[in-house]
Amino acid sequence: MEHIAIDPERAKKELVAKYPAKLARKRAKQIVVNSIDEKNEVPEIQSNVRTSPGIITQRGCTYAGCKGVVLGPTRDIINITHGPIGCGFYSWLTRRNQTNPDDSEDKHNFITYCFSTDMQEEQVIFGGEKKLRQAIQEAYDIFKPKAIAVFATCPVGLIGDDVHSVTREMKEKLGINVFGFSCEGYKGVSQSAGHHIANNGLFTHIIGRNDEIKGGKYRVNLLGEYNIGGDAFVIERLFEKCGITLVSTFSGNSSIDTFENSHTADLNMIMCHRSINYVAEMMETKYGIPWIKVNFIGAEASAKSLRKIAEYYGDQELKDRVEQVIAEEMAPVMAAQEAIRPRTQGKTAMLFVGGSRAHHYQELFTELGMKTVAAGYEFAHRDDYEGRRVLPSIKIDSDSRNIEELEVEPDPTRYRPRKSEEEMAELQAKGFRFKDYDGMMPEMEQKALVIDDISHYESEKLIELYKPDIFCAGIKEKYVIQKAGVPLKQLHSYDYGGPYAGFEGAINFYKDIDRMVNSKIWGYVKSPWQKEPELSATYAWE
Ligand code: CFM
Repeated sequence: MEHIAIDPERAKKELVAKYPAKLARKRAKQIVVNSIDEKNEVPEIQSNVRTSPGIITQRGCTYAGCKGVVLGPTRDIINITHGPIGCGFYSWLTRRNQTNPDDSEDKHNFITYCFSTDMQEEQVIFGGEKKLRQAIQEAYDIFKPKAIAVFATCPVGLIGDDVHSVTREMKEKLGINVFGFSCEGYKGVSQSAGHHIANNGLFTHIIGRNDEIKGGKYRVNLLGEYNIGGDAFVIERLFEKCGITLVSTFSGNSSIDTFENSHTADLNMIMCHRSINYVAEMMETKYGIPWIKVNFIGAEASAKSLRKIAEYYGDQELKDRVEQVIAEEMAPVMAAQEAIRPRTQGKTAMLFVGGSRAHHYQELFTELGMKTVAAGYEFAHRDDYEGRRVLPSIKIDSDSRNIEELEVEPDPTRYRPRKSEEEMAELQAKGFRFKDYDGMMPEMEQKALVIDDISHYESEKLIELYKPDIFCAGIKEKYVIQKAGVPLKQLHSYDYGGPYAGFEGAINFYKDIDRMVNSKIWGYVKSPWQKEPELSATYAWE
C-alpha cells in the first residue's frame, strides 16, 4: 500500500506557495523531505529560530518552559509567578502532570495552588520587589514549605526587578531554600530557553545538597519524564519490579528531597532530550555520572530501555530479572496488538508536538502498523531532529547566546567516575552508546515530511493534501483539525486519557487510537468550506 498519497516535494511547495517570498524562503529551510543515506545521515533542518510575525505558531514562552514544564511538576516547592495575574492563572494546572503526595512524609502538595505576586500598574511603574518580598513571606507564613521558587515574567525583566537579590535575601531571612529564575517570556524563541534556564537553576540551587545514599544496588535517575497522565507512575512500578532504585525523576512525581541527592545515583537516563539534557551533561562533568538516552513510550522501546540499564550494570541477576519482567509485561501487549492491528494497519498519522514526543510516539504507531507521514517539533533543536552528531555544527545565534551556559568543573571531593575507562570502553565496544541521541529523522521513513514550528495554516493545508487518519497535536489545534473531519489526539495532555508509557501504557494507547481512527463520526463532518461558498481575499503584497 502506498502510504504517502502525494509527492512530498509538491506538498512542500504548496505549503509555502501563499507566503510572501522572504517568508517562503525561510519556511523552506524548516520543511524538509526526509532522506536517509547509507551512513544514517539526514538533511539539515532549520530549527530553534524565531517564528515569523503573522504566523500562528504552536509555541509557548520561556516562562512556560521554566515554570510550567520543568519546575511545575515538583509538588513541594512553592512556585511564585512574579508578574501580572494572567501569567500565573494561565499556567495553573493546564499541564496534566500528576503527583502523589503520599510518597513523602510531609505530604506537601502545592501543585493545586496558584501563587502570583499579582503585579499591578503601581509595581510596573515603581518596581515590584517589595511586593515580591511580601509574597514570599506570606507563602512561607501560611505553608511553611521547604523551598520557594520565583519565576520572572516579561514585565519583571522590562522594569529591572532583581528576583535573585530578593530570593537571596529571603533565603537568609527564612532559613529555607529560596531561589529565582530569570525566565521572562521573551528571553528565547520558545519554551526551550526556559528549559535551559530551569536546568541551570536546578543545578545551581538544588542538586547536590544532600549526600545521603538511599536505595539498593542499582540507583538511577530518570530525566525528562513529567508524569503526564500518570506515565511516571507506570515507569516507577516497572523499575520496582526489576529491583532498580529510582533516586529521582526530573520532574514527574517529584519532591525537592529527591533532587537534592540525585547526584548519588550511578546512571542518568534521559527520556525527553530537549528539555533536560543540560542537567545530565552538568551532572556528568561535576559528579561523574554517565548518561544514556532511553524511551519508555512504546512496548518495544520500553523493553529496549530496560535491557540497556541491565547491560550498563552488567549484572546477570539484574539481566535475568529484567528479562522476566519484559516477558510478563509483553504478553498482554502482544494480545492487544493482535486484536487491534487488523483495524489500524496501514492507516496514517501526523505528529506535531513539543520537542520530544513527535519522535517517541511514532514507536506506538509503528506497533499499530500505522505510518507516520509527517512529523515535526514545535521548539526542538537540530540535534533532536538530526542526532547529536550535528552538535558541533550548530551555529549559536544571538537568541541562544542570551541564555547562560554554566561553567561546570568536576567537584573536588564528590566527583567519582561510575565506571573505569576500561569498563566504559568495553561497553562501547559492544555497541553501548553513552551521551548519544540519534534524533527523529533517521528513524522516520524516507520521504516523510519533517516540519519545524508548523503554523496553523500549514496544518490545515497538510490535512487537505494528505487526509491522514489521525493528527496529533494539542488543544490549540484540536478543533480546527476535527472540523476538517480528521480526529486529533492530544499528545500533550492525552485528552484526559493515559497513561501511555511502558507496557500497560502502550495498551491504553492502542485502544484509544483504535477508537479514534475507526469511528464513523468523522465521515459525517462537513467542513465549513464544503457547506458554504468559499470566501476569498487577496493579500496586500500581491
Ligand atoms: Fe519534553 Fe515534555 Fe516534550 Fe517538553 Fe512540552 Fe510536554 Fe511536549 Mo507539551 S518536556 S519537549 S515542553 S516531552 S509540555 S511533557 S507535551 S510540548 S513534546
